[in-house]
Order: sequence, then C-alpha cells, then structure tokens
Amino acid sequence: MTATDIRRTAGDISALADFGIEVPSWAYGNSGTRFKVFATAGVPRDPYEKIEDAAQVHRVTGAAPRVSLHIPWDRVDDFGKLAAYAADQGVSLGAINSNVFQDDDYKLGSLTNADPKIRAKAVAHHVECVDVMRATGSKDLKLWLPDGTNYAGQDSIRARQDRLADSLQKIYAELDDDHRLLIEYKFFEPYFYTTDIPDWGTSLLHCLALGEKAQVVLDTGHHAPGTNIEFIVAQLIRQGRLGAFDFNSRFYADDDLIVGSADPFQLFRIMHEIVRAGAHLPDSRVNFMLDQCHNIEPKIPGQIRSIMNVQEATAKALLVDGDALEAAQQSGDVLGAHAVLMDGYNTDVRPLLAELRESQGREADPIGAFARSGYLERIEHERVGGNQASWGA
Ligand code: PSV
Ligand code: MN
Ligand code: MN
Repeated sequence: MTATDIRRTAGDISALADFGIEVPSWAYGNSGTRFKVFATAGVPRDPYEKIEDAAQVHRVTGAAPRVSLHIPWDRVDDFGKLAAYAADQGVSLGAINSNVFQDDDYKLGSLTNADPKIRAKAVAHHVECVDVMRATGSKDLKLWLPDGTNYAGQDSIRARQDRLADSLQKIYAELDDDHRLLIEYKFFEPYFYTTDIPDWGTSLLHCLALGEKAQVVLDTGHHAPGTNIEFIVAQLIRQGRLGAFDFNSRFYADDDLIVGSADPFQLFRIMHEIVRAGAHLPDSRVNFMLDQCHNIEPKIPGQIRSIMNVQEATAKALLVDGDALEAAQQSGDVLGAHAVLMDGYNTDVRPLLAELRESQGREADPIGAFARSGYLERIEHERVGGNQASWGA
C-alpha cells in the first residue's frame, strides 16, 4: 500500500505538522541508576550545550520546538541570554521544572515539611522558578513533589496535605496571568510508605482548590502496573485539567525508557483519547513533553527516536475512522468498533511521516539525517568533561 492509498482509505495526518513535543534538558547529560552513571563522550558541559543538542532533535524531526529546563541544574547568570541563544538555535525554552529533592533540608519533606522554615525555603525556590519564567518567556512551572514518608505513624497524612495546600497557594499566588502551575503525581519513590501527591486524584484536588491555572501532569511511568492510563487521560480532559504529559516507557516502575518502546499499543491508546478530544491541537494547551534518561543508548538519537515514536502513535490515532468508530459504538457493535480502532493501530504510518518531513524540506529519515550530519563526531571531539544530568551546571 502506498502512502496515497493509506490516506485515501483512512483519515489524514496533516495535524501532525503543528504537533510539537517538548524535550527535557536532562536527557542530554549523563545519567544512570542508583548503581552507576555511565559516562558518554560529548555530553553537554552547560545548559547552552544542552540546548544546542536539543536543537539538533528539532532540526531533523521538525517536531521538538521547545526545551524544558530544570532549576538548579540549568541555572545560569542570565536567563534572557539563554532564551536568546535558544531562539538562535531555532527552539524556545519550555516548562521550568523545580527541584526539591536534592537538599538535605528536605529529608522529611519540602512543601509538606512540619518545619515552617523549610516549607518557606521550598516555596521560595518556586518563586525563583517563576522569576526564571519571566526571564525566559516560559509559561509553565512544573512541580514534581518527591515528599512522602517511609513508616506508618511517621507523620500525619492529613496534616501534610494541609501544609501542602497552604504551600501550593503561596506558589500559585506568584504566577502571572498567563502562567500555569503543572502538578505531577507519582505513586511511590523516593519514599515508600506514603507519597504526598501519589495519584491523579490528589493532584486534581489540589488543582481544583487552587484555580484554573493549576493543571495535572501525567507521567506515563508514575502508575502502578496495570493502571489504565488512557482512562485517566479521558477523565482529566473532561475536567479541562490535563496540563501536560511526561512521556516515557516502563517495564517495572519509573524506568524512564524511550516512549513507545515498551508498550507502543498503550501509547496509541493514549493518543487515541487525545485525538478524539482534539487535545493534540495547539490551542488545547496540553504540553506534550518527554521525561526520559538515556542511560545506555546514545542520547540525541534516543530523543529523536522518542519524538518519532510519539509521532507514529499520533499518526495512527489520526487515521482511526472516527465516523465508523462512532457508528459501531452507537449500535453496540463491540467487535466492529474494536476493529475500526485496530485498523488505525495496524497501519504502517512511516511512509506518511516520511512524506510529511520531505514536504517540510527535511530528510525522510531523522535518525539517518542526524548520523550523516557529523554533529556527534564534532561534539565528541570538542566537549571534554561533560556533566551528569542531575548534577549539571
Ligand atoms: C522523578 O520521578 C522525575 O522523573 C519526575 O518524573 C520529574 O518529572 C523528573 O524527575 C524531573 O524532575
Ligand atoms: Mn516526570
Ligand atoms: Mn519520573
């Protein structure tokens, strides 16, 4: 079947031309597990070089126009200069991620800590992040709260929620009108008994209490095995509170593997819910981000592959015949409805995506285009002493 045949028999993927996926600055530095960080030649030595690498992903895919920063890993003296540098490279700065998980003061909690001085310090860090947003033009402040407890009775579950609500209100009050506070959840780790924002319900309750600028972040790796993630996606869309995704894959827990590598069908099911609701369109303001670490694979190609995997899942979702699906659903045709969905999933969309890239003046194959560019050889030669992602400059 040629690309044209596929388009005639199904929908079309033109919406993908405007579908951007945000990449994380930390994907380009060295990373690892609690056991070992493997060093990779040519990794960035500062935030400027991370942006330069991210720009290569956008250059070959045309689909990665923004880079998320992490504070303090990406702290620089002049964030306006960093934003201008990003623009020169053809990308912009996206969400600002706060960090309350690498300071001894936060051992027993940050925004939830029983000590008001430590809570104030954690709030002040977020105020600093809002200042960074003003300098970079970023609109999203992203909070993943690591707080939790390890032992029953260690602290009051309810008191911690009250402290959290109070701290979040203080942060929310700092936002400008066009800013958003994106609140991520994760079911366990680094603590193992309670987590203060363990699930979408807790995140949503805090968002509802705060106001419309507070939205939920869904990290695909942050659920118990077997959780139906597309159900959560549909529910958050209904509430108008799906602010962002952190895409990655997992086999066990928060594995942070390349999105779509472990379970491409799950990624398709998620993108199907997105596409059916029109949440892939730019004015929906869902921020599609990656949150991954490339421990053993080359980093820039790892990011390129991730972007391609999201594009492929989205293209398949766009090809699902919506009218036929609805007709089958309305008439109770269980197998017919399932078959319509699977027709989309089973379509090989790679020729269509190759055509789309060529129509944009890019090479059909982004991985090959990057390999041929000589960029990797250059940075391996030029950059000596690159940083671990989590301890970057
Ligand atoms: C930790 O689980 C984590 O992976 C969260 O998903 C954050 O989004 C990310 O780190 C960066 O802080
Ligand atoms: Mn995440
Ligand atoms: Mn995570």
